[in-house]
Amino acid sequence: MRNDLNALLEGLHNRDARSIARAISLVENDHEAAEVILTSLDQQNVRSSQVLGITGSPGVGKSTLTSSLVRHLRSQGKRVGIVAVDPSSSITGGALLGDRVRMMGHALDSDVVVRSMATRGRLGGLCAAAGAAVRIMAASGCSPVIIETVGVGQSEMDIIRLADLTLMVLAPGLGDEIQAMKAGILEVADLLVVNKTDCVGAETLSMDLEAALRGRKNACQSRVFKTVATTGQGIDELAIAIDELDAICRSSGEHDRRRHSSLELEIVDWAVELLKPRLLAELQETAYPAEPRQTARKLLARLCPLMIDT
Ligand SMILES: Nc1nc2c(ncn2[C@@H]2O[C@H](COP(=O)(O)OP(=O)(O)OP(=O)(O)O)[C@@H](O)[C@H]2O)c(=O)[nH]1
Ligand SMILES: [Mg+2]
Repeated sequence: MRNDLNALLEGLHNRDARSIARAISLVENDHEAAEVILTSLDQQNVRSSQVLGITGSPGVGKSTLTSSLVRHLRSQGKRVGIVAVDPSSSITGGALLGDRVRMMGHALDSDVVVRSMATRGRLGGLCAAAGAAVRIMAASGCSPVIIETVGVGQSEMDIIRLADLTLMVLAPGLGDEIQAMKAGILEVADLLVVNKTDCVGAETLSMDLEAALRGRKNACQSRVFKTVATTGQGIDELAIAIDELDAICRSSGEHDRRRHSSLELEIVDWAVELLKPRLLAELQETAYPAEPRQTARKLLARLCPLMIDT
């Protein structure tokens, strides 16, 4: 195992794609080597990398936009990481992100690192796993690392907090734009993108959004970016705005604040993950009163004596 681990760390250091994939799997499965892997990452790269969130309703074109953006970034020689959270939406028939990236000709490109993670069918800890994947990619020189997630549930919204900057993608004809605004989803968006501007209704949607954005401080945050992800139209402009806003956030201290709060989120997520098996084991061994809240409190008091007063 020791030799395996050394080979893996060496592979990570050399940006070997298989080592990166394996490291992410080990961390995701909370393997005993997880901590050694994570603490041996190049922290300088982790700190300097740019982490982008791309979110929006199913089918608006997030994966297509990501692919387009990746093509643009590759033309600038940037190494890119992609963490796709639940990309297989059966509702819209959106293709798996991996497929799309492959279609766009990035499959054999060792400077495009892709990882998919499912939201469903796992026992929480998604933030922790996604955050670790982002850092492993960033440490291997990926910047940006793009997190694509369907912006509907709370866990997906938590994922977006792992990002330094978030793009909210909307598209005409999906009917939920107004709800999105009402739900305050606009607040998580740093940049608003109306995709599918080749389709009917894009102009009206853009105007509605521009009205909603009036009064925002930064020029790029009060603009609506219009794209046709399938052709790449508008992508250059969007990429420039992303870098501009990134620079603004880094110099204002906002970047550091966000990193700090996303680390907090991950720490809590890890703590809960690590506690879970202990709690379950403890529950099996002892008969507790049936009231769940009271039982939970007693369990915690047993496991964590410092919490005796809770
Ligand atoms: N006309 C048009 N179609 C687009 C555009 N961008 C994406 N599409 C199409 O919209 C469909 C959904 O695109 P995806 O990129 O899979 O959308 P998504 O938001 O990633 O979907 P989920 O991952 O399922 O949430 C596909 O058929 C795309 O080809 C665009 O700018 N114009
Ligand atoms: Mg997708």
